[in-house]
Amino acid sequence: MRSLPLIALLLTLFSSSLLAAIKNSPGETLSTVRHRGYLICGVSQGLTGFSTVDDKGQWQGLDVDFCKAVASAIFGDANKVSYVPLSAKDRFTALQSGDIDLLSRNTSWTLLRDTTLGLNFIGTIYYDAQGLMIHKSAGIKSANELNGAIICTNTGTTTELNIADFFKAHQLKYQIITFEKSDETLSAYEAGRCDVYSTDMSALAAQKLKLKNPHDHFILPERISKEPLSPVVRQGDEPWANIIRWVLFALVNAEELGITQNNIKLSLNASDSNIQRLLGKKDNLGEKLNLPNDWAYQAILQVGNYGEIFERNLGQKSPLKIERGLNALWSQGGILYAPPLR
Ligand SMILES: N[C@@H](CCC(=O)N[C@@H](CS)C(=O)NCC(=O)O)C(=O)O
Repeated sequence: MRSLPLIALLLTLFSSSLLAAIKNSPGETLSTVRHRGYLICGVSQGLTGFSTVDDKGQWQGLDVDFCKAVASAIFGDANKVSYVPLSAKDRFTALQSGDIDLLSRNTSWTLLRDTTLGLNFIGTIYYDAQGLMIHKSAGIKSANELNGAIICTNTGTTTELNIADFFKAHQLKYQIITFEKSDETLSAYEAGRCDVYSTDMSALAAQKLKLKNPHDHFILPERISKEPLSPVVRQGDEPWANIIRWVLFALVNAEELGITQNNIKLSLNASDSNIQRLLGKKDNLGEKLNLPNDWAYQAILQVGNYGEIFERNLGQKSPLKIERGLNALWSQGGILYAPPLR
């Protein structure tokens, strides 16, 4: 009986040292990335606005900028990234096998993907929805008129599954043709092999611009699914997941606090506590992520806040001209809401 308090004491000591070990562990992925000297990011094989290679051979897009923000937070250098282009079909295997550290590739967060692949979804970086594009000459105005349609899309995507649900629910017949590359899907659609090109709305906007005569095509009004696009990491490395998640939240919070690439240096003198915490001037939050305290400062300085990243790649400063819509801050009519840095 007398030994019980001793056991309790030992247990307390053991669990608190375990907790301390967990708190201070940098996580296997961060150590690997640091040791290697750069981040390996899986991106799409080419999707305007998300990840493409420009004529100077440089990767660009929202997904690419997110990789750069993570590299800036870790190394203070946005260029310390190696990009691996991945098809929708191969993206999860590349992450599971350790070929990439982070999947930043227009990937929809679903329960099955989150629970059965040994992977973790970080948080929504872009709220998307599935749409349907048709040849205007078909004279169709609504998805309800698509009985018997041939639909082109990509292999290994949620798109395929949503089509099946939508056509079943509306008791419409259809045929589906799938491809590994979006440009193959586009060519097949343009050549008239299919009546409909279906994918995420952001991707439809991008692909429509590549058609010879974009005005001859029409995106139907229906949105047949929710596609919350999220960065993905391997399960089992919580410190790494925390880094990726808080880089995303830092970019969104920076926009909310009005911190931009241009004013960030001046903001170092701000008296607002939220800004001081974000920029590493108060509370040493970087330490808790096993990062330098200027982790978020570097990400914003080198890549911009969420709004700047959006406008540059998808919004008014890009050829796509996509409205912020759901992807505006919660305080500006959208649903972007990042937990506080404190
Ligand atoms: N968000 C959907 C669709 C993702 C997807 O792969 N879309 C295609 C259609 S545009 C794509 O990104 N293709 C780019 C590529 O070929 O790598 C998902 O997670 O399944």
